[in-house]
Amino acid sequence: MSGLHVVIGLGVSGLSCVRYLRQQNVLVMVMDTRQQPPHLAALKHAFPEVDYIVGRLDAASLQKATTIIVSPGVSLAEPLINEQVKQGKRVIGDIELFAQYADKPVIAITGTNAKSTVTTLVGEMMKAGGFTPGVGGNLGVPALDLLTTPEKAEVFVLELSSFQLETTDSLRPAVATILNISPDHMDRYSDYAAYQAAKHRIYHHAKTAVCNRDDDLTECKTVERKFYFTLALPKKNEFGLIEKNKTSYLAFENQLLMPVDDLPVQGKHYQANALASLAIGYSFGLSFESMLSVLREFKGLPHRCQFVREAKGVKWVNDSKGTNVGATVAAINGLGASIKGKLILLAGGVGKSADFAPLAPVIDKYVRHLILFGEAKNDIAAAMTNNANLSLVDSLEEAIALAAKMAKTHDCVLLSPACASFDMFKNYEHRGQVFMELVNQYLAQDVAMSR
Ligand code: UMA
Repeated sequence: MSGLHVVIGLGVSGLSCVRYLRQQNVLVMVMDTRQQPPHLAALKHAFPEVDYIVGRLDAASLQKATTIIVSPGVSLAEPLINEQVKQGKRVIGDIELFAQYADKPVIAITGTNAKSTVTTLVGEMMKAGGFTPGVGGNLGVPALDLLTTPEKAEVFVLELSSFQLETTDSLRPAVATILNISPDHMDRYSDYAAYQAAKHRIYHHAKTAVCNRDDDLTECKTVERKFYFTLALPKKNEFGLIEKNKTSYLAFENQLLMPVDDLPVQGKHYQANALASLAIGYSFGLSFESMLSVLREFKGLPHRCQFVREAKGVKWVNDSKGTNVGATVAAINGLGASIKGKLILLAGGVGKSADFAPLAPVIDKYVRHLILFGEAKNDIAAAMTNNANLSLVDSLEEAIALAAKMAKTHDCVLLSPACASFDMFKNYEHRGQVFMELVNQYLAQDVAMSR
């Protein structure tokens, strides 16, 4: 690695790239279009020798660079970057740097939804199977940081976004999976096909592929060794569901593994996650015993259909991670089918140029009242078929108060926004946290008033 390396973006990935490159004594410079990128202070403190430019990209420095490392939040279509790509400059991302260095097997996991849950489950299964895993990527800990942990990883379990896959060529995953594909990030891609193509890069050079039998868009045509998961009856090399004596079981081919009722997280969408994780672990050589012990214990991740509390026979659920239409459709289907009452859905935020029409049929089926907030509220309302059961509000507080009024016994109030959070919150975690605090405050007040 010689010559000037320009790192674009000073978020967590950008900083991890600087750290890694400086360890190799590479000449580095950083740029970020933001005036105050989140890790500027950390850069100045830890790497005072590294030059940086904030508030813009600098054409002259990009021209001088031998390699440009682009953070996932920055589009390759950015004109100054695109010009360098056209000139044949090496333009890569943090996962490409990781791939060149990592000398242990990599499990690579993508999908529009559920990738964080499956990545976490597979990481836990690796531990139960006696391996030391390095778990990260889009999940939070940048992949390059996993290379330098004190406890050396024996296997890497990476959640990868389409943004990260776009700039990666050298990854050779031991197992690669696309869990599902539905439209997301349409503000970043020229069309849906371009988004799908970015996701499919995960299968390039993979030894084994795990595909979703129920979603043709995840099918892999280039890898020979393949396993599948499905919510239907499993066939050869497939994980699926078998009904026996009125009990539904997770199963491999015709072998019953465990009753789905033993999973601590409810809903069909979670059963699919459990089956996908089993397929990944099995294809890597983990025993059913160790994997099933994890499935019996795992209570789910925060902000993904997370139970908040129950009051007056109404459940409140935080699915702030539902940042796209596909995730919210999955949450509505998964929860709607498992409760006696109906859903009160709270949605809205930054729409990312999404088509909200796929929400309408599941809302008609399972939702008693739809409460919309944020930038995209009018766009979502316009995509609905039934406007009688819909309210527009200006804040999450208002949405919660209205939901409490609308809900009947056995109903469930679900925050699953189908949108990004940046119009009103720092990120989806912040939105979920605020929601849970407001719900707890509101319900405590409500109980006090009714005494
Ligand atoms: N940004 C600028 N100008 C810049 C650089 C960034 O405006 O010069 C903006 C981006 O448009 C974006 C934000 O800053 O809105 C953060 O971008 P970043 O590339 O600096 O992000 P990092 O802090 O490095 O975090 C990234 C992932 N973020 C994105 O892909 C947007 C994190 O995934 C990931 O956990 C982290 O790397 C470690 O690998 C988050 C995410 O939202 C959770 N991912 C998307 C998703 O899951 O849908 C893809």
